[in-house]
Amino acid sequence: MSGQSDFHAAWSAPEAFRALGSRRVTVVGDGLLVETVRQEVAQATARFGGTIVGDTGGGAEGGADLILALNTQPDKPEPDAESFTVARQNGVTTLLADGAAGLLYGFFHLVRLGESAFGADHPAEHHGPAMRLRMLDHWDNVAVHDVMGQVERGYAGGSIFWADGALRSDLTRVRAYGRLLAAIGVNAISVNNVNVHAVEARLLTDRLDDVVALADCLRPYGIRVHLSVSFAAPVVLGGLPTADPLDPAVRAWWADTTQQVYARIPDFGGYVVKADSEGQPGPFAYGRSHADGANVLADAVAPHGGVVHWRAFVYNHHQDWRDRSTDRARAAHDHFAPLDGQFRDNAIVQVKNGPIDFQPREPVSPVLAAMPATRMAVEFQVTQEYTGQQRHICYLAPMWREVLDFRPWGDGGARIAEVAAGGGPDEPGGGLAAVSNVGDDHFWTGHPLAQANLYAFGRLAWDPTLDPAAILDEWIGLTFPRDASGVSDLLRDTLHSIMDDSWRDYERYSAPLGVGFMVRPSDHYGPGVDGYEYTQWGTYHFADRDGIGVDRSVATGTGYAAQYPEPWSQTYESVDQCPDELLLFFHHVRYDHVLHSGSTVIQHIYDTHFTGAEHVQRARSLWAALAKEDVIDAEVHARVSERLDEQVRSAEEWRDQINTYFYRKSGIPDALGREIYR
Ligand code: GCV
Repeated sequence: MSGQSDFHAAWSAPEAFRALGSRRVTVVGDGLLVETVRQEVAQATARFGGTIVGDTGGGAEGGADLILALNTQPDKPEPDAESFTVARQNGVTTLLADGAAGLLYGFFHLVRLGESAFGADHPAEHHGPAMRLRMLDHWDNVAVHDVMGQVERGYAGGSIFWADGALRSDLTRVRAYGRLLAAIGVNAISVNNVNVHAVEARLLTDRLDDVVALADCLRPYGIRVHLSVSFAAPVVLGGLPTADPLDPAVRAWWADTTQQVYARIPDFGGYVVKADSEGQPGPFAYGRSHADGANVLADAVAPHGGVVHWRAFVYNHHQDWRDRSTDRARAAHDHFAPLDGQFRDNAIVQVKNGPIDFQPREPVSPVLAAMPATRMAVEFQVTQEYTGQQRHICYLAPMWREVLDFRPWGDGGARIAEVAAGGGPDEPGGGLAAVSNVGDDHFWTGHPLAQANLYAFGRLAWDPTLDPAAILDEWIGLTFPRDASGVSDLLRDTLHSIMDDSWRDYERYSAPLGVGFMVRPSDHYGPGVDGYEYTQWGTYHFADRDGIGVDRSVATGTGYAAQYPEPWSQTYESVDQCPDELLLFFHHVRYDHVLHSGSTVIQHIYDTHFTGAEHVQRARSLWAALAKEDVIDAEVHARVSERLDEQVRSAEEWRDQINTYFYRKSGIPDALGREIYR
């Protein structure tokens, strides 16, 4: 079912455009993005019997019941260019935008509202994005890589951009992707892997035509293209003897090369860099700091309005498991916090949401609270590397909301969402970035329900206060209407039942209490309790016969807890105050340690693993029951059923391996006498 022209409509199901498409619509304005809106309106009205009633001067007299109009102030600053107002008066709905992007986002806002956009009169409501940068990072390789395949940590087939070592000849699907992203407000894409291999490095120079083509394709949807570049590019592409960021020839090389990129792509977004991380080159080789490294690239893109996303994912991946003092969780803060204030205004430090690596449960990275004078972006992982690899249902919006809502300085202090949003138009933050989960699979995401994660990421980047269940509801409404009557209540209820709490279920049946990383090495799918225990990667749980967990306290452990401001440094330092769900991330405790919940650690492990697996079994039954009802397309039903079979199998395997492992270690039986294999 894969192929360029054969793909699922995702949250742009034709039926979702019915309310708007049955109106008399006037579109006012000119320019590329306004043309996109005009085409959308033409398509929707042609399908649902509405009409376009003239480009200007329509209004009520012209008989329009929907006016989409670009204000005549094209030079407004960028944040305003993305916002819009919607009013309804005398039976006419009016969308006014200061910039063309705002008109586009406003159009999709009205699509989301459906019939309710045409209900009672109301005064103008203003809508604008909380985050200026709302970005997706693709870990796509142009050529299939011998270890990681084409899309690193991709679970939905090949790249939608690249095939057979080159840009795809048919970019229909890229355009469709741009449209889907515009509908959720994403405005930036990086089109290649942060692990930059030889072929991909050349996208910056002699393969730039490919990037030009992608930028042309995505521009009508308000999306700027960014590139992941190798810090060693001046050497590997430019033939210089060094990539030292303070070397004048290196600076000149970056400036010239960047100039050539902008000559072809005037709205090019900028660079994404993974440096000194997991084998990627970086400034350490020259005794320079990461601020030195980021700034040379930032200076190169600055004259053209570009930014650099410089990743903080820097740690020692050649650790000795015998060494209890080195703590991977500390690394980003140790490297980056001292550099606060040294990065250019257009250099963004991009920080994974947790200190380790996208585990189902981690504390929020303390780096996000340690650099008030730096633009910070939060990086989420939409692709489900550690959360079931799009074979499991794991709706991640509740986790992201917890991260965005976290107040590192305690009650009354700013939330992480505010750190990412920045301090207003003059001091923008770095926004949100996320690793995309799409590929050339028919459903885009392998698991059709994984589409909801991509949808939710965009919506939260636009408005981080949205409720995850409400976002899911929107997604259901835009994805599964089959006719004028919309989505069936049964389908809606079933999807909520199996998705709303699916992240917590994943957490229940995988590694317990925040300890993380009990996955099979390399591919990271399924249980491997000791898989990483004696490796170089710094991801240990230290289970012994008495207890488990990593002591990250200041008093007796690695001192990581002190990287947080008050009150969290004290909360995490204390075994008694540490929240249950993170206890084993911060402390090594006995199996009979009593949690705040009243349960012991060992009993909690047994209980959550039985419950988590049961919930997945229940989800499968609920989904199977839909087969008798005509509420969803057969192909979606079949694909989800197949994935649920695997999820049940895998969740049971998780349950049994984890329970048996801890029973064998501790010798403590389940208080409820359930079956635990010896
Ligand atoms: C792109 C983890 C993943 C890697 C990924 C890396 C990163 O280690 O397993 O595949 O590399 O994170 O975020 O750079």
